[in-house]
Amino acid sequence: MTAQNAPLVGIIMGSTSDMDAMKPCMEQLDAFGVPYEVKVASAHRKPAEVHEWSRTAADRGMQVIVAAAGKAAHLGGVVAAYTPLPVIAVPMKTSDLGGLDSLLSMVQMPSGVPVACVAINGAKNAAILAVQMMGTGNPTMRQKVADFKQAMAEA
Ligand code: RP5
Repeated sequence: MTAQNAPLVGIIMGSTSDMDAMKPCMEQLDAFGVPYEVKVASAHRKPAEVHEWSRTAADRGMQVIVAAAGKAAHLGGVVAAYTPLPVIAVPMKTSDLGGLDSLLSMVQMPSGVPVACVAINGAKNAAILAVQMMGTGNPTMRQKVADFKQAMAEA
């Protein structure tokens, strides 16, 4: 891996069953030309792995984390507990409660540990928001989003 393609966005999801819903996030980051890494680990099934990945994310070069999970979706909050990086949560649509369970689990964070949250299955918006966050201190990233908005307006 060269410095140029070192991952800047860390995408973590609770299960391989979340992968299809998260594809639009990866596709949008690919479209922006922003490198990312993908990790599958559940806050409940693999808590030690989630801890280690989150604790080391900033030192590994990540700037923003996108965390997707369904049902009792604590992944974003748990990741946020271990990293100073901004965390964007993506509530996964679920078979039983339609994803409202995931959404409420993600947004109702205790004071002091914020997690940004996009719509149910809002994977594409998570990618755009991640690049917008990086763009606050990086004109190249900001331009990517400006170009994206321009293209959307002209389509
Ligand atoms: C969560 O439970 C995952 O994020 C997934 O959305 C949901 C169901 O996981 P599986 O039982 O399909 O592995 O941890």
